[in-house]
Formats: sequence, C-alpha cells, structure tokens
Amino acid sequence: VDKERTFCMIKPEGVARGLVGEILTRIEHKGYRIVALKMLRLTREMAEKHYAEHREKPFFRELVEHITSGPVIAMVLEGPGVISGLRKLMGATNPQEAAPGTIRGDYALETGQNIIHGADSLASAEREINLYFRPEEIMG
Ligand code: DAT
Ligand code: MG
Repeated sequence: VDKERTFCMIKPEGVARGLVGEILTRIEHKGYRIVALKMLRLTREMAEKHYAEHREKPFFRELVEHITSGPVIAMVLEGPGVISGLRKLMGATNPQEAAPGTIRGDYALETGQNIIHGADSLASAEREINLYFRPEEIMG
C-alpha cells in the first residue's frame, strides 16, 4: 500500500554522534515521507513498553538503560513498502554483519550501539506509532 507507515527511531548514540542529518537524508532520498518527528528522552516506563517483546531477554536491562541514556529522534515514515524498506536501509541488527551501504553497516560496530530502530511488522509499526504519537501529530 502507498500509504503504509512505520515507526523509526534514531537512538541516543546516533543523536550524540551527529548522525541525525545523514540518516534523515538517506530516508528522504529513498523517497519515504517523514509524516511526524520529535526529539524526546524516554522514561524507563516508555522504554519498557517500547521493548516489551524483549522483556525476558538477558540483555533487556541493558537495552532499557541504553535507550533512556539520552535524547532520541522518533518519527513516522510513510511510503510503499516502508516497513520492510526501512529495515533494508537499516541493515542487520549486528552491525558487524550489516552490509556496507546500510546505515548500521556504514556507521556502527556494536549490536548495543546500532544507531537506529525500525518496526519489524505491520502490527509493531501500529503499536509503536501509537506509543509515541497522537493522531493529530501525524501529518496526512
Ligand atoms: P532490531 O533492532 O534489529 O529490530 P531486535 O528487535 O532483535 O533487533 O533487538 C532490539 C535491540 O536489542 C537491538 O537493536 C539491539 C539489542 N540487542 C539485540 N540482540 C542483542 C544481543 N544478543 N545482545 C545485546 N543486545 C542485543
Ligand atoms: Mg526489533
């Protein structure tokens, strides 16, 4: 669907390293529309909701510490196939396995510092968009 939407976040290390412009450029050059965007610092509660699917993982605590460690950029992206398309722009979860040319492949080395988050399915995209944005904050 042309109006498919996904949720994307530039994680604290991406903001701290000054990669916001580079990442937004890649997203826009691909042709996706940024239909909502904000900078915020996650509370522990928000982080635990965001990563609820990983609650039982050994790295959950670390994950919550990390995502709350500094400001992030949260956004809603729109375009044909944007959910899987963003995942392709991001590259593999482990940046050492991410292909060159992908965001993680080009700018990261550690799984725990992999710069960018993107929803992995339609259900996740809808859940995450609603976690961060009110309907009136999303430009149609
Ligand atoms: P992705 O961010 O590619 O969707 P995921 O949903 O499996 O990956 O995991 C969420 C985040 O958790 C990931 O971006 C980095 C961290 N993570 C994943 N696997 C990890 C591991 N084995 N050790 C430490 N951190 C991990
Ligand atoms: Mg994931």
